[in-house]
Amino acid sequence: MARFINIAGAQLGGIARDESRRHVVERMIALLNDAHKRGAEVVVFPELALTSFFPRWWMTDQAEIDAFFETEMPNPATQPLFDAAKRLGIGFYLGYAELAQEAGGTKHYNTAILVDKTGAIVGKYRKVHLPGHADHRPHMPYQHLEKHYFDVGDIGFGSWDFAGGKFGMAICNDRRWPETYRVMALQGAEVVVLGYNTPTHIPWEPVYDHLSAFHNHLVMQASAYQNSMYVVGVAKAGKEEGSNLLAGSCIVAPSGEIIAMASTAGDEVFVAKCDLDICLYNRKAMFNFAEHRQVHHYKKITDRM
Ligand code: ING
Repeated sequence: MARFINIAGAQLGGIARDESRRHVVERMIALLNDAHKRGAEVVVFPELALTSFFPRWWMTDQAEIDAFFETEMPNPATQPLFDAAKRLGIGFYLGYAELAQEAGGTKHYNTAILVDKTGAIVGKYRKVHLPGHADHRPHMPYQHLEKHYFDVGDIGFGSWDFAGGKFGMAICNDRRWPETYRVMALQGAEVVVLGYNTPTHIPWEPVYDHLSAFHNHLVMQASAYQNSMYVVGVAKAGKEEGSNLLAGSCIVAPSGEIIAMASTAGDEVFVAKCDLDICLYNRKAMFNFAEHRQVHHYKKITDRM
């Protein structure tokens, strides 16, 4: 019997630096309610969805930096979101900045979680590909300091039984690297969900500005097709503290076709009915990994350049 899942993207418009988490969560709950009305069973929120994209600012005061991080999840600010999702019977992906006390000391991660419809956190991912720069660039109108604020994720790419399928997670820049999807596809992932904050203008590297929307869809469409999986990419979009963030949130089918997309740069829900068995078909045909891949020729792919 076909395994259908109604998946929604919940794109967020800009979040002001002084916007409270409480207000952002209220916006997210409004999107959850809208998604529920449209029959959604899973909702995907953006990367770092609870605050403004703070890696655009150079900060050195650790207390100021840590104010953008969550020390526990759920917490008083996000509990209403978990409660609303549970009440509606919806699972969700949430991106946030995680402050973790671990054996090696205090760690700062760009994190995403999968929360099932009972409100249980069933999966966690910490961003592997940290883009931008670590050095202070005061002459730039805004910066991209993920290498300054975050540790490289230590969990790797996983796949979880979730909402009747196998889900993998990624975050923003991860979507540009083919290894991201293949590692999850090799673990059986049928749906990769990810959030992103992508400036449409890169002050220190403007050469591809005019192609930012094209590249955004290119990487997700190609990877969905090449790995026989659905890819759901959801933006924090629009004008945000002097930066313009790319919208274009979408759901891509294993054929590589975009089957649902946001049409604004603000808070917006879009939904697609996803037939997970299409993934299995492609993996028995064109992309039968066991039959067609010649892994003895791929060894160099894990070498450092
Ligand atoms: N955003 C961007 C992305 O990969 C980025 C990273 C930074 C792109 C600088 C271009 C230039 O879509 C995040 N958050 O990874």
